[in-house]
Amino acid sequence: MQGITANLNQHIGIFKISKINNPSMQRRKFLKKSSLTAVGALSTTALASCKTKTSEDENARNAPMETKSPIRPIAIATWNVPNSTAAAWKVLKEGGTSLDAVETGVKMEEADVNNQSVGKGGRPDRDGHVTLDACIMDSKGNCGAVVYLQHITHAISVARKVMEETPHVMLAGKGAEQFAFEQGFDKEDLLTKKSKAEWLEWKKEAKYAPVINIENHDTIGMLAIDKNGDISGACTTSGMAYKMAGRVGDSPIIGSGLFVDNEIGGATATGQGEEIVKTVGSFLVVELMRQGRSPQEACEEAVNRIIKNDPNYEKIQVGYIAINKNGETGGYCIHPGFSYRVYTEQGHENIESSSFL
Ligand code: SD4
Repeated sequence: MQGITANLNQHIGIFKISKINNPSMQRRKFLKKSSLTAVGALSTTALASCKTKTSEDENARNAPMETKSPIRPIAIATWNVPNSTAAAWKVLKEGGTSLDAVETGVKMEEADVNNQSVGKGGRPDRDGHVTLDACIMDSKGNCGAVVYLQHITHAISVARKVMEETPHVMLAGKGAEQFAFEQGFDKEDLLTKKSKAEWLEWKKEAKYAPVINIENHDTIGMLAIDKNGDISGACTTSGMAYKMAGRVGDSPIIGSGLFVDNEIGGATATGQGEEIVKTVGSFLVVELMRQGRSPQEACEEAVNRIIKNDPNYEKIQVGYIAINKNGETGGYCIHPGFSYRVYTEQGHENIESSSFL
């Protein structure tokens, strides 16, 4: 354990800088544009010469909230999902709510058969069934979720219906499916030819060993702040590929895959759901922000908790993204390869997340 902690201390702060994708750089670019003179005084050359990212850097970029105007509207999402963030942005730009924005945004990935971690085209469980998990949370603290939902592409919209049309927060399996049909959702076959062929290939060895950033890639978690400053979030997935029948991950669990507190901010997760659930990851990130951490620091601490608890952390991927009430963002993961999309008035960018390893 001590070894792990020492290892952890050595790793904290190591950051691979990329001039294009570096979040600190982008935020600084933004602050410069906002003519905040103290920050604007930092020369681009000086910033580009930074080799490591530390929490101090993050503190600098998230320095005194009251001196900055809030960044809004804004939409952010796990992974490089430009169609989703663009769709969410359109809703926000037209004056729509953050709730409509996140639902509209993640539906793009649910409908995209090429995304094999979400909605239609998702990889099946080991018995060949595509089962979806999703949840949604609004700025008033309302939430809805579906778990182990089959035959319906837009699990997120069913989750929203659970939130808005039932006295419950979560519906599972057949009950969720029955409810969806009653609400007018169409029955569909979600298993595409491609996902079926890959599953049949997998069955030859039937070894459950999800490939990092491949077989657990592209679960979409999205957070948005609308022009009124209200925050909402959505998270949707087909879960880990070739999971056991009945397995549910973090994504539909309020507090694990997603959490929003309109006074503080929001967080959402991707990766090995079991690890995220064990640390109630998204709730943890939001609570850390409540205690004064920047979104970046909060994501780092949540990942570090997993690393401290699990000696096998090198075999798993977990990534968090977070946003605070001011529209400042952060992201952190165990393995390199995770990125997140940010859409603001300043532009639409894919940000490579810093990582522990
Ligand atoms: C799960 N967290 O079911 C999800 C998987 C995931 O990108 O994030 N995939 O555990």
